[in-house]
Amino acid sequence: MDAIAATYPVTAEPYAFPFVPAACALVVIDMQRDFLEPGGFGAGLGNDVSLLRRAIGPIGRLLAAWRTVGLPVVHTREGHCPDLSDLPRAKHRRAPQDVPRIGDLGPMGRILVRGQPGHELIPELKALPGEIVIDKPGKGAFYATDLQARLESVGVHQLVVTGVTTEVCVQTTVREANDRGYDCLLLSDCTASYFPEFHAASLKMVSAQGGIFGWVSSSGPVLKILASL
Ligand code: C5J
Repeated sequence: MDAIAATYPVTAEPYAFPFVPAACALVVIDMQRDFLEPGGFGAGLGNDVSLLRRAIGPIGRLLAAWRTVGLPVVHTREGHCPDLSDLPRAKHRRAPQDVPRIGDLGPMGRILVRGQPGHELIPELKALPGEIVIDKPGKGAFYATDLQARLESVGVHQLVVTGVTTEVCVQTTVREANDRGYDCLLLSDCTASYFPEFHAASLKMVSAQGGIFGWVSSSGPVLKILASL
């Protein structure tokens, strides 16, 4: 049998994740300048972006190994059309007073608007040609996107999930994926939050109750398996 079609147990919570490389995509959620760079949307809301930047190195190493094996990669970007027609009023309104909102002009262009510098993936984790890039208006990567169809077209039913922020777009995507029948493995060092306590709680929520939403591990065991393929 082809090595990538075999099953490799990954040490994880609540028990080993049955990794089948041939059926698995790496999902990198919202590693965008607006969330990770000083001057972006996240920083403008008063957050410390260095807490998110911790995930850049581990994701970069995992991406490199994943690309070497030639498995599918999905990058997502949260953002909206320039006319904001896909921005629900409630999402627009719900923000602290006196700070720039989605669609307003910030130091990196209009905040979370497609085509603007702040909406781009950070230079350390740019998508390569041929990789899937999903532009999503919501927190979850499946809502109002063609992600499920794209994954089905390449025979993927497992997701290794990374990116930011753990309790918002990462966890929403894992929950959406779970309801659609995907097995998700969340990697603790490849996800991050502006709130470390939310990061820790989110990981626990995923693997609790026998893996109610999926599995949690770190990048080390996955890198070891990828290196052996
Ligand atoms: C947020 C995200 N935190 N990518 N977005 O608004 O988690």
